[in-house]
Amino acid sequence: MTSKKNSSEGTEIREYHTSFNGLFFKVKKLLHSRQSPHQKIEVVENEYFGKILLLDGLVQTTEKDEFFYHEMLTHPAFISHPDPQNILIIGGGDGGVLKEVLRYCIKHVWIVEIDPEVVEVSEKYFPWLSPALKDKRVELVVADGNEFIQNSDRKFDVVLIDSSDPVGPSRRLHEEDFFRKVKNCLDPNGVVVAQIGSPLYQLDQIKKKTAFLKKLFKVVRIYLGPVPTYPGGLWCFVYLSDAVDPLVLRRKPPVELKYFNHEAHQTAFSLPNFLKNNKS
Ligand code: AG3
Repeated sequence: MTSKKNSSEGTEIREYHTSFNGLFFKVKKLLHSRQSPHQKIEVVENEYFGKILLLDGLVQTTEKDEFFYHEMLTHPAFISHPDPQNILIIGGGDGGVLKEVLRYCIKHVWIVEIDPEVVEVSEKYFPWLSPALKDKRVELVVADGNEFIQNSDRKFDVVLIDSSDPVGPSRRLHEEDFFRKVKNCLDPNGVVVAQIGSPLYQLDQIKKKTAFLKKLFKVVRIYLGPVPTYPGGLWCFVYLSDAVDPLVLRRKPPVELKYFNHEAHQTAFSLPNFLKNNKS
């Protein structure tokens, strides 16, 4: 998944997952393509998936399948936390996670995005972002998530880490040091959920990450969700806490969701052998 090999070639945009394979989308229209100070931001229109957002050539979200990822990153924490009120989203400038968080009766949500151009572009092309930003409970902070968390003296109930791959601006958001800082800002009953990559292409990184996370948190539970347009089509998330058990359900998820429900939640935490402890 090196961004170097990714390119938009005329009427197709390709994301290489290894040097030998990947995923392509026919470009109906190139809507946006610009190198921001942080990364290359592209939005293309595809006949089937609708608008697609790519950062440094890596697919982040598409109109058609965004709900798989955004629902699975958000709702497991919200149906299991005893009282989620103060919420922090790190990354996620496209607003997909924010839209899910705002379905709950929360007090305040901070969204910390390093690249203001991702927010601007998403406001223009992804219709869910603008109304979310107008919500009185939302505070957008343009900052490096790693620095924000280092300097914050708040305690959050739920922290959702909607990073990109561990290259470019998101690299630090995958490191032990960052998770230690996140823990310092977590309420004792708090829950952290992070996306941690493809169980096929990034298994080594997932294993290394869970090993250091186990030193930091009492509860470290990987769970899975399908994301059709991400490498391998299946994605790993990690649920972290010192006090909350993800399988003790404390509230019903919103009924209007397209993917997530209690059964999907239980299933997500049932892991295949190769992801269970001590299996390689
Ligand atoms: N954040 C996770 C994107 C990971 C995709 N990786 C890839 N295509 N190689 C997505 C942000 C959406 N809110």
